[in-house]
This record gives sequence, C-alpha cells and structure tokens, in this order.
Amino acid sequence: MRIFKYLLLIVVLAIASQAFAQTDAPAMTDDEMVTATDIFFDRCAGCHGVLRKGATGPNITPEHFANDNKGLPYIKAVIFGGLPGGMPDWGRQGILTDEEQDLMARFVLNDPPQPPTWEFGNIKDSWELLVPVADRPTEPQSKRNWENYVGVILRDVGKAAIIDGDTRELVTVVPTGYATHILRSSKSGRYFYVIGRDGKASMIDLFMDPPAVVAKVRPCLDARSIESSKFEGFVDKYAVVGCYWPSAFVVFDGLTLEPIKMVSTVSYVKGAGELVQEARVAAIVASEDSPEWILNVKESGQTWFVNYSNVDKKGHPLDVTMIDTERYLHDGGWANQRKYFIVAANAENKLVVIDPATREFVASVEAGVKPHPGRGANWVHSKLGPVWATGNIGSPEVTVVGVDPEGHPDQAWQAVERIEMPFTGTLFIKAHDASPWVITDFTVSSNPKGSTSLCAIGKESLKVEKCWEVPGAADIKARIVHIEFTKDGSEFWVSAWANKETPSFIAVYDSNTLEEIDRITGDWLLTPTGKFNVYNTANDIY
Ligand code: DHE
Repeated sequence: MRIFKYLLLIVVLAIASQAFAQTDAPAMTDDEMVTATDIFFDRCAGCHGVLRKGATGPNITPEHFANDNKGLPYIKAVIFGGLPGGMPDWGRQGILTDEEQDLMARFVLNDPPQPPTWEFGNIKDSWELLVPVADRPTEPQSKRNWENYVGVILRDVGKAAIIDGDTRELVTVVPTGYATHILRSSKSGRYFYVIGRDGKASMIDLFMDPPAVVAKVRPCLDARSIESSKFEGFVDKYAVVGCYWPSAFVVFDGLTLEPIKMVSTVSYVKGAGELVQEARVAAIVASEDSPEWILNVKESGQTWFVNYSNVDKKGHPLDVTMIDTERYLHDGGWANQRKYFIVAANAENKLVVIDPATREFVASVEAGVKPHPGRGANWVHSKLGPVWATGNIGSPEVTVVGVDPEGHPDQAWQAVERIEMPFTGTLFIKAHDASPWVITDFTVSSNPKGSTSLCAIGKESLKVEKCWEVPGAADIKARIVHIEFTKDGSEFWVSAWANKETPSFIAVYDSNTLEEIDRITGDWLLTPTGKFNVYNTANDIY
C-alpha cells in the first residue's frame, strides 16, 4: 500500500514538473525574503545548506530546478508531502501553513541571499564570563550523585534541564539559548558544554548547587557540534565548536570559553576538487590517546585531526592533518574501545572508518539508505567479536559492522548483519554493556506508528526481539527521539518530543526487562530531545 502511495506521489510530481516547469524567479517582497530566510534557516539549511548546494538533502538551487525542469507546483508538492528519502512533509504535518509552503517554494526558485559574516572580533565581543573560575566551588555543593545527572535538551524553548539520574528528580532548568542542539561533557564530567543551532555556546558547572551557566560565547551563526579536550594533561583545558556558518572551527579556553583561535574550514572537495565555501563542521570526537580532536568537514569530504597541544604558545599553533574520506560527512562515534572512529557519509550511504593511531582512512562500508548513527552503538558478539551499529533514515535497516581487524579479520569492516526493521526513519541507536539490548528510535519515520515506537535488538541474536509504541506519545502528537542509558546502564530513557505548547514526558525503561518503570513529567518538560548522562558522555559510552 505504501509503495503504491509513493509511486502515485512520484507520478504526480513527474506530471507537475513537466507541465509547470518554470525557470523565471517568482517575485518576492523584501519582507517575504526576510521571513523565508528565517524559515529556511530553521527548517531547511541543516540538510540542504544555506547556499542550497546539498548535503544530507539534495541540491535545491534555482539552477538545479531549471536543469531538471522542475517548477513551482513540483516544489510545493514536495514541501507539502515530503519525499521517501527523509524530506519531511512540512505541509501535511501542519508545521508550515499553506502561505508558508507557497512562500518557501518561491524562495527556493530565487537565488539564495548571501549569509552574513562573523569574524574573530565578533566572537570576542560576544564572550561573557558570568562566574570567574576563582568564584566557582572547589567541590560539588550538592550531595546528589552528579556523575549520574542527565542533561536534557528542551529544544524549542531554548533550555536544558538537569535531572538526577538516581532519583529522577528535576535538579534545575538552565537557559541555554535558541534551539539548543547537543550537550557534551568535559572529561572530568564537571562541565556540560552546550551548543545551539544559532551558534551560541555555553558551559554549565555541575559542582554548583543548583548547576548554572558560568560562561557564554557566540562562535558562529549556525552550529551543531561542541567537544572538550580529553587527553591526559589537557582534561577540561580546551573546548572546540564546529560551525556550520561561517564554515570554521573555534578553539576556546575550557574553563572560561575565552576564544583562542578560529580556523576556516573552507576547502577543496577531497583536497583536489571544487572549492566549497560552505564546508560545515559536523561530528567532533576527542581522542584520549593523543591531544587531538577528530573533526569532520561535511561538504569537502575531509576528516581533520586537530592537535591542540601547542595552542597556548605564542601565535596559537595548531597542527592540522587533513585526510580525504567521503563527502557529506555527518555524525559518528568511537568503535571498539576508541580504537577506530566511524562517521556516516550519509548522502553516499556509506560509513567511513578512520584509524586515529595511523591517521588513515581504513575502509568505507556500504550502509543502508542515509545512515544516521548519532554516536552509534558498540557491543561484543560471541562469534563476531566487537561490533558497531548504525540505524538508517531512508531504509528499514540497522547495519552492524565488524570492528575488530586483529581478533576477527574476516568480519572487519564488513556489514556482518543487516537487521530488518519495521520502519524507516531511525535517528538514534544506543547500547550499554549492562543491557542485552540495542535500542533504536524511528523519529522521522513517515509512518506515525513508527515515529512513536522503539525497537529492541538482541545483542546475540542480531534480530529485532521486541517493538512497541510508547503509550501516550501519539495522544500529544509527540515523536519518540533519542535514547540514553543511566550511568550503571540499568535504565534507558527516551524523549517524547511534542510541540512547545504541550508538556511532554521522558519514559524510563528497565534495560533488562524492557518494562517502562517510570515517567518523568512536569510543566517544565517542553520539547525534550537529546539526553546526555554525565558519566556516559564524558567517557564515550554508547
Ligand atoms: Fe542533530 C548530533 C547535525 C537535526 C538531535 N546532529 C548531531 C551531529 C550533527 C548534527 C553534525 C553530531 C554532533 C557530534 O557528535 O559532534 N542535526 C544535524 C543537522 O544538520 C540536522 C540534520 C538538521 C538541522 O537543521 O539541524 C540535525 N538533530 C536534528 C534534529 O532534528 C534533532 C532530533 C533535534 C534538534 O536538536 O534539532 C537532533 N543531533 C541531535 C542529537 C545529537 C545530534 C540529540 C547527539 C546524539 C548523541 O547521542 O550524541
């Protein structure tokens, strides 16, 4: 039935594109341009890029539509109904009104406005040290088990909640800014570093009672990633933000967020091709074996090793090694006890394997359609040895990869299992040594049942053993998103992401029986998305 619907959609789109192809840019007023630019930033730029040349989503420049003979009716139909590969159905979901759909269709047939610049001087001016280091406590001020705190993004209200992972009580809600995206813990666990889509970064001191923001800065105008220095001798010393726009990374003092250095990532595709102005920094991980961050430059298909050990010296030298990998690098994480780093090149349906010790691009593994691992999931299988897995946005598959070339060379860098899932649209997958299960969501499934469901895969059977709809999620029109385990791994938590007018919930599950054991609720619990356990995030446990 769904295949029939997709075929029908494709036929309708084909007819619309042929019959109404249009190459002239439709007229727009200045006010309409401003509104459309904002909507594009909020809803579209993450996947298509501000310059619209494509990444996770395809190229949607006016030239592209003209070449493909696709005009206003086609574009409107796609904005309304979405596409099977992951383009959301903005109109059908009621997220964009009829007028907004029409506005956005006209907007993408006009040339993209040039995004503003943001320079090191702007970054310095934006820096605010709210609590100097000397005024901060020297030990935790609360008796709570702060290493089991869970930071929860309250995305659409621009806040983060800190919840006690032992008691599930709310510790505090901290303002963190517009569309907060992720939290990362410093290696000591004491600080949460926060990044928002508007490029604003802040840090929260968990020794304070209640925890509070101690410094803020705006490294860029659009960002998704932040990480701290984790190598011995550099613990909590530096932080880095990966910017989407302007394309750059920025290094900060890890205790104050005072900006130290900004480095442009504008680069040539795989070192030799076209020059890309929009070369956005996607996932960043911090090595514990060397004073380095591994940074992924999405559009140029390069992975950069940034050695920060000399950044305090005069001139702030950074030693950067760039290797060519695959294009449109997105999210990824450590595999096999941090021996390897795996990142999704999601528009190529590939997983790129990097060996941090040799700084080599080791292998490229065929995933499903649009792999989206988050950090991925690690476990040890009795026959296959250490494995790492990703979900896929565009196909109903969890791809399990062998990650132990020394102990299990026959399986290394192969998809050792392609587990068939009931839905597409997986955004996140998580595992913990204390649980026999690997848990996936289906947040962007086009099937409403999928977007409110979870599945548990047996670590040994490599099969889906249980899937269930989270009760009550559909009633508040929430999507189930992101899984996080508590420090001891006995529980995992998932968010029900409703709209910001509706108080939502976090469902808490026993990680062995898969029974729901509690539900965190409250008027403050609006639009929860990512959840970050201090201990697991500091130690890259996933
Ligand atoms: Fe994310 C991780 C980018 C949409 C929630 N997201 C990441 C990372 C990147 C990224 C590059 C990896 C960071 C790292 O590890 O250093 N995300 C993007 C986008 O470009 C995209 C597709 C579109 C956009 O416009 O932003 C996007 N992300 C979303 C969402 O819609 C989510 C569900 C809610 C939100 O904040 O908008 C979302 N992304 C997350 C979360 C993580 C993440 C929770 C961290 C996962 C983890 O377990 O570590």
